[in-house]
Amino acid sequence: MNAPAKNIRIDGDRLWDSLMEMARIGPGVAGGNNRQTLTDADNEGRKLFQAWCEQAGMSMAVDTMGNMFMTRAGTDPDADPVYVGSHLDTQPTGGKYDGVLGVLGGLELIRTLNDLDIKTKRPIVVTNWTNEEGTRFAPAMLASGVFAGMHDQDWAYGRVDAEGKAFGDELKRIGWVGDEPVGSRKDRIHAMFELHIEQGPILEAEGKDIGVVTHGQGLWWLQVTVTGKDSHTGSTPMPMRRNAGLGMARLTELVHEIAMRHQPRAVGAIGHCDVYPNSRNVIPGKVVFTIDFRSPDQTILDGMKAEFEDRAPKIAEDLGLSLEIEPVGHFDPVTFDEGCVTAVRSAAERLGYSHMDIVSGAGHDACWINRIAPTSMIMCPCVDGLSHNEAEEISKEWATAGADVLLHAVLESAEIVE
Ligand code: HGY
Ligand code: MN
Ligand code: MN
Repeated sequence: MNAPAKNIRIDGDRLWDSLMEMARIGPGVAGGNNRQTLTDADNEGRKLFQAWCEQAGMSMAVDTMGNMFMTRAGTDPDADPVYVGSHLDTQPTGGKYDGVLGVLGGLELIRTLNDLDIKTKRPIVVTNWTNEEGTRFAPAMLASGVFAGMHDQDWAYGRVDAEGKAFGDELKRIGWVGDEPVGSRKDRIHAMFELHIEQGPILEAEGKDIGVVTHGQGLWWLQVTVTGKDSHTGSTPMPMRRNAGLGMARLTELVHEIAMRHQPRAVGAIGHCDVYPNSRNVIPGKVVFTIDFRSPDQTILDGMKAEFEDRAPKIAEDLGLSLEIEPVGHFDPVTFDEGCVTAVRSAAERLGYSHMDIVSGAGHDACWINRIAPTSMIMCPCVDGLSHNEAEEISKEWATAGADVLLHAVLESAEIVE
């Protein structure tokens, strides 16, 4: 890839203004966002993004999973495009920058090229991937996974949320079922670069502006259903109880014990939990929860899953409970493309930004796209490493540095036309 001749920079104020305007859509209750996938707020955010891109002279394509592809033409229309982007959907108590920085950082890249009338040989596509978070419809990175051929679209359409609403019905309800068959463009991606906040404490602690993402952790999501018997919390003698809530507590301890034994290269927790009937004076007869195991090491990752599956039945049996374990999300540890990683690192160096190689703790759409095209990621720090919390915060300077590096890595890949 030829290094771009110009030491150009994005307009950090304009990027910041766009981030703040998008943050007004689907506001949370504590300064962050609740713009969950396929809600009316998601629809509103999509329409704002579409309007901004069309104002920047881009054309829109939407696929059958609702993935949005906004294209700035290149001088060679037959050249495989360079992709950027991330996701606009948020956690229910999400921050303003998780995913959004990557989408609007891509838009800012286009706006900057327009301002400077810079042409590229390759088209550049800014993408909004549907349902990256996986919080309303498991698993995470659902639509980029279907795009990459990791999931079947019919299976994805059938995923249901806590109210029993199906993904396909909700995508249709908000009017974002596109006419492009999902994945029909996947063999024509020259490279993809995803800008994202780190969502962890390393870059800030090390005083670095840029994370050059070389790898990503793998993940297992195991949905566990523990079944006992609803009964009176007052009149049921302790030995007669079949307490699914106690079962979940013991299994939570097991998850923690397994992950702690593999420090520092493993994490494990339970984030989602539904207790039934969830009444103050009823012993829970059923609990459904999801385990999130992650590691950058394939052997540790699969070993944690196997150990839990091996030890959990005895814990349930000793409490008179039945147990079901259903994998509902998985991807292996990721090694990003060496050429794309180098493009990111050299862009940071050229621009004079401090940087370090880093492994992504969180999953991203780039993890799936890396399976089908050369891909890497650029990370910026976030305050106290906090994310998936409405208090998520970054600085304008960090956002600007990340978008500058994105611009230069993409220009090297898309090739400036003099
Ligand atoms: O779960 C993840 O790592 C991502 O935030 N969806
Ligand atoms: Mn994200
Ligand atoms: Mn997230």
